[in-house]
Amino acid sequence: MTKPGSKYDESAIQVLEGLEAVRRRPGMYIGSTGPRGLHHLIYEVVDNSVDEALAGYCSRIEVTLHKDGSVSVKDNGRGIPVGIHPQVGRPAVEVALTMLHAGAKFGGQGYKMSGGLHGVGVSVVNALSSFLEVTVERQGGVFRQRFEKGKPVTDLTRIGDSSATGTTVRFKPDPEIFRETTTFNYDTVAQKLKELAYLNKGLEIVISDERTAERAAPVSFKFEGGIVEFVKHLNKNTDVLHEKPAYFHGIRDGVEVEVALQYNDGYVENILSFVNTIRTQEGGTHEAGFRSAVTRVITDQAKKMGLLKDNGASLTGEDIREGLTAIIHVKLREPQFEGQTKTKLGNTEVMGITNQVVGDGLADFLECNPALARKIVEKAMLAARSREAARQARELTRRKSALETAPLPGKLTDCISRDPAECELFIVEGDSAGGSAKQGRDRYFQAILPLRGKILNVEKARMDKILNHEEIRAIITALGTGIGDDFDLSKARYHKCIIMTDADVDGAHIRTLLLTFFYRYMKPLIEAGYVYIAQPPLFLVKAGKVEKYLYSDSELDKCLQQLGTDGATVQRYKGLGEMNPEQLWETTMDPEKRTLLQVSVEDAVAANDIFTLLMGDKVEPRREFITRYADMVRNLDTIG
Ligand code: 0RA
Repeated sequence: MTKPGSKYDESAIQVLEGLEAVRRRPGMYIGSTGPRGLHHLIYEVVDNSVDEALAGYCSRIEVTLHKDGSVSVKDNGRGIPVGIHPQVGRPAVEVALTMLHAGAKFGGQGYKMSGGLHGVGVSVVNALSSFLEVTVERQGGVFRQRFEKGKPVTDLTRIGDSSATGTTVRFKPDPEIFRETTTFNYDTVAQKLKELAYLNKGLEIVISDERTAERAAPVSFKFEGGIVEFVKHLNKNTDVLHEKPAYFHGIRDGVEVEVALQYNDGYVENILSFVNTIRTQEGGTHEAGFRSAVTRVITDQAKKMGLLKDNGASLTGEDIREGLTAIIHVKLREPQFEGQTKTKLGNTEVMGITNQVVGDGLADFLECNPALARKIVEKAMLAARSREAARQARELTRRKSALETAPLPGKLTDCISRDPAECELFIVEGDSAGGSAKQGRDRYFQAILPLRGKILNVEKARMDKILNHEEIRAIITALGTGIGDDFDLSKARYHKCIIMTDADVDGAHIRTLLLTFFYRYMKPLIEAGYVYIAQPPLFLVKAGKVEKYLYSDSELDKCLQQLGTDGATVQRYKGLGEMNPEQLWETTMDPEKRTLLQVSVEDAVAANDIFTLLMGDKVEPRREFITRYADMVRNLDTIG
């Protein structure tokens, strides 16, 4: 730190050194320089405005994606102070933008929470931007300062008068740092901002995208009901056991706990947890406290109702959480994050506090809603019975011992290699396409598993039924990983699991059924990037000696324009089975020529929406969604 009273020149050198470190090793500060790190820049700046909202001074945040590739974040808070910082001798706003972690250190009396993954400070964003311009409205004036690659290129200047207050930060990510891409994805940003609006009740967050005319109109997110509305939103495509979600809130020893939960009549557990508005993917002490409280209170309830004998069958947490949708949000001053992706809360004191808030709240809630209490207990009892049936079925798919593998399914045509890293499993729709794929493949590293007809909709079935379904059993044993809680990624026999279906409505349906299964029962397989979708061509155009495979209607139009229509014949492929083995290899399976879509679940909320919608019981919302089906494909990244 700079000593009090030191001259600006000296402190400036130190300051610049600080930000040079950020430019040298950006990954240390924002995780990566890929799309994820790029988007973190926006969240970092927005977080500062959210802090101002948490302190009670800001009610609206506007995020705008500009045509020039920059983004601005505007809030109506108090404005970053513009006076001279006593220790550094420069305007406080300049200090905030040029000193690492300076943001948390000055003005300190407010409720400043330091985040986990981000929460590194706006100065980091500044360092990684080709330019950043900050505009502060405060004390009757408008003040502006501009930076390039983190360095001030103007002094803070008063440029006008204003009776309003607030801060606007506009920055453009530096392509020298973000070499892969500097283009923000609207859906990614909008989804995150919507989540933030749910987590900060009453705060209005507005997004507009000036890059495309269709999205230039601002979209506003504001939820007076906060996480209660979030839970309703997650359950919107399900049939719920109670219209009003339960809501619990409490503060103890500086830890604030907020929980909303609602049961639906399905079998899926959907619990999302957050710390200081940051998603904790790997859970942690707050989730553990929540789970144990729910298990304890529901088990007590079952005993009280005389449904659970002290010596009889017992309920597990899993039974009790069937059909449970919940949001857990805790706020605390110094969160410790652990785990592989640093998204697991480690603070031990949070476990007991969450346990108590949820335990007391849920017991009260059930006492006030006895009919619902009975429904929840009965649902859990049913789950326990089905679990017992599932246990017996599961034995069939499990490895018999550590050394012995379950027999591979008879329909599987395996590859020669035993190195999972180079092996590919093609899951193919239909026996005839399966036949072509078997003949056309490279038998060294490509295995073929043909599926007959449709697979089970796992969204509507319990574990025991799923495990008795022949096609699904074949997939599980072929992959070798087990499923659900028993899933073990390290046992995967193939690192590419490629879904190959016809390019028609039935094919799309089968693909969705398979993706639903992977998402619900083998999520780590998707998270590891092992799941792919093959892209067979839609057309073959022949003109004289020229033969060309085309993968979309627009490609066809373009090609026909170029060739002229004279003597061009167009063959439309309705199904994979229409291609002979050589054609299938050339167009869809040959790693040198094919295009695969890698399935990614960037956002658990979006994915949950899509699957409950596509596969759940409600017909009306599904019909609406089918017309917007393209959205799902937008979540898939094209790779070579
Ligand atoms: C420290 C002190 C004060 C405001 C802020 C920080 C502040 C920072 C950001 C960053 C984005 N938007 C912001 N809004 C406010 C004000 C202290 C005072 O006025 O007494």
